[in-house]
Amino acid sequence: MHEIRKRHPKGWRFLFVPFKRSRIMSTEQENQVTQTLERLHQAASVSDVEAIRVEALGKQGWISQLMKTLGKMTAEERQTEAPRIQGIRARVADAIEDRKAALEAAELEARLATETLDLTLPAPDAPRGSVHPVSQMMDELAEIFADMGFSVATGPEIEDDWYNFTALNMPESHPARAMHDTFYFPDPAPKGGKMLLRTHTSPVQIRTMMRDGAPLRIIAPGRVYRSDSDATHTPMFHQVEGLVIDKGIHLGHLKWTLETFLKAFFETDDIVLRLRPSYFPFTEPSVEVDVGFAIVDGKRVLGGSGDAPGHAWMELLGSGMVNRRVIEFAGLDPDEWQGFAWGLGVDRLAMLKYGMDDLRAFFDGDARWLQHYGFSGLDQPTLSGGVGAKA
Ligand code: 2NM
Repeated sequence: MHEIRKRHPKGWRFLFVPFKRSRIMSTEQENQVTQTLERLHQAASVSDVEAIRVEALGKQGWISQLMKTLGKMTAEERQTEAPRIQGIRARVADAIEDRKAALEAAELEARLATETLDLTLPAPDAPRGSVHPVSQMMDELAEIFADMGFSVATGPEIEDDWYNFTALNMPESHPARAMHDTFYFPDPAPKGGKMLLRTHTSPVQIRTMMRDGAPLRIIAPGRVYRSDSDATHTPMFHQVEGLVIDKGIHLGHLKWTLETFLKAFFETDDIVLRLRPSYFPFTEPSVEVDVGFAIVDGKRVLGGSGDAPGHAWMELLGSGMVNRRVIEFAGLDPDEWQGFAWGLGVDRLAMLKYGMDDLRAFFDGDARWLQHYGFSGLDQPTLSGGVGAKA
């Protein structure tokens, strides 16, 4: 007769207890692993595999539950159980990964086998995007002024009232502040004063003078904001302002610069300007610039004096000699440096040049409007090719 159970030095209990609790359970778990691997093998799609993964490794999955039992075990039990359960988890997780990768590869293969690419087909329709008339206009303006030696300066659209008003000779009680319909922020500026959305791009000129000093030849294109809205006013619109600072600058420089610019812009030398006295707090003297035109077949044709028969004047932009107080605010000596500046509305100019009548349509984002009035991204304005792009 054989002794079936060898006597263990620590007694029978030691052999039986682990056998009952762990061996029986682990057999059950082994069956579950085998079953899972079998189901994975049968899985026909990536989504089948995903369902099996959730059942096993998901938050409520049986392996996840099994992992949780480790927390309630004694240290001794855990020493044998932890590696065993981790092993189960690793085997199942690896099998899931492998099966998923195999099925994905098979699905890709199947798709590639059915897909064909006919290279003899004609190219798709031309790209749908278009360059907005305002962007096109800004590019044209930058191109013309770059040719005249100007560089492009930019600055923040959120300003404080010192840069937007005070430095431009509009002290706190100045009526022009109220005239600008300013959007103010509720919280005060870090250095005191008010935060606001800039009402013109002039603060860029102030910042550039303070940073770069003189001499200076810059344009400042960008978005500006005023609380105003109708067919010819939108709360956001676009300006290009310009500034020249140098020694001995006078009104003749201003007139020549704007005349040269307008000839390039309208692509004609037949331009007659009228400088009309005006007022801006930041310039002294200030002049409004009008251009003469005739109406031929219901269309405006530039050229000739606006005072000639059948002619009229059209207001184009505001300008003037920079007020010496502004030059001082910007940290320069007005006895040494003088300058002129101007401001023009880009949106208005685009409406004029491209024959559009409602400013609000500019900012509706209507795809049909953009398709109709937009420009090709390949049609860059250049002086040699003609800045006026073809719509
Ligand atoms: C205008 C009209 C006249 C202008 C002045 C300045 C600065 F900062 F240099 F003083 N920038 N822009 C200016 C002058 C703007 O807009 C109608």
